[in-house]
Amino acid sequence: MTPAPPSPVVLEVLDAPGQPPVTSELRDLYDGFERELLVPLWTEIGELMPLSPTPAAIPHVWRWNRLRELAAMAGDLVPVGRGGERRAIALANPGLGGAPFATPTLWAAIQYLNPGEDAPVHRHTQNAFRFVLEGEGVWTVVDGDPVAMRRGDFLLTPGWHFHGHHNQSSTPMSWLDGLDIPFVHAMGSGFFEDGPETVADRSTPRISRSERLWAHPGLLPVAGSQSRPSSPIAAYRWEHTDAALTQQLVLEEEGHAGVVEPGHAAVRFSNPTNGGDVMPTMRAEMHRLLAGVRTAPVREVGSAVWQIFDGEGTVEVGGQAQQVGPGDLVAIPSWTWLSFEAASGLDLFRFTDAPIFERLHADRRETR
Ligand code: 1HN
Repeated sequence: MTPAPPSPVVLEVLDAPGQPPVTSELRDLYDGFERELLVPLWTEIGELMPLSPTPAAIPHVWRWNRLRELAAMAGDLVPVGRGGERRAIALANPGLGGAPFATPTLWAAIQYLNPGEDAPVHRHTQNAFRFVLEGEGVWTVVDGDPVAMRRGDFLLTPGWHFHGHHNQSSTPMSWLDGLDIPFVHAMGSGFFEDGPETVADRSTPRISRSERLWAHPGLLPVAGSQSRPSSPIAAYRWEHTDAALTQQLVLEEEGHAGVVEPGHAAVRFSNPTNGGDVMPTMRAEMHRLLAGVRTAPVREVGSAVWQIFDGEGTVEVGGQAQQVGPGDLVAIPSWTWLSFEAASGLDLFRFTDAPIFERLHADRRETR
């Protein structure tokens, strides 16, 4: 095999100030590197070690009305079942070469299930959650526990729990799926296993067994209260999230502490067994802005996806402003300035990979 000639980049580096004159010996040296699959650091250092992060991902907004239209078309045209497993349509960040990744670590998709359909049971090491923008009538059955999905609910499927969904209603339902697929893919740590093709327990309780056991404020069952890597609560209900946000803002009005900044309430979904994030790789939060509030610009290490839950406003990300409304999704790359401005009251769901960076002591955050 004849070695490829030095790439234009390498030739440019060879001609750079401080480099020796380009002789035939020097060319032989670089040919040798290439043939032996070696790369000298001095041609790469700027790219490998920028002064601050230069993420490949690009800020991007996906519009909910288009996602829902296309998901409904898929609902008419594409069956759901074993093999394909889910009628889920992923956001592909324009900076990530066409991969179905919203960010380098996070997967975000709209999933669509027709009346009477079953998404088959399976399990995988990837951690997953659902967030429901609209509709109801689907139960996700997690390790045999039927969990109702309703507007505003945040539902967990931590890694290696069997799960399947079925639509018991007479209307289609769609929702947001978030998973750590890109992270698991890059790390080579994914395992997958099939379960039954349909959900066995087709009962339709209003709340799951997991909530009956775990979702009482400040109370753990004594049997099993030791710290767990993922939250045992399968569903965080909108009525609780909404009440927590409302009370932060009422307390602010009464002159008490609790909000992030004036007119900006926020809650983090937490694991009741240790107070940490709901899953080892993903953080999830709900934010509420009063009309007219503009959040202080913030940038942090790690990436995020936001979904507008309710209201209208503007997102300014990486210096670009865009109007956003209910259901719209925004990908935020690492170390990219972000601010929201609420035209009406604005409720925002967000998820991030922050737990990964905090565990590695690689987290950083700046506000302006
Ligand atoms: C999955 O199991 C779900 O359970 C959603 O709803 C999206 C994407 C890739 C692999 C498995 C779900 C998924 C997924």
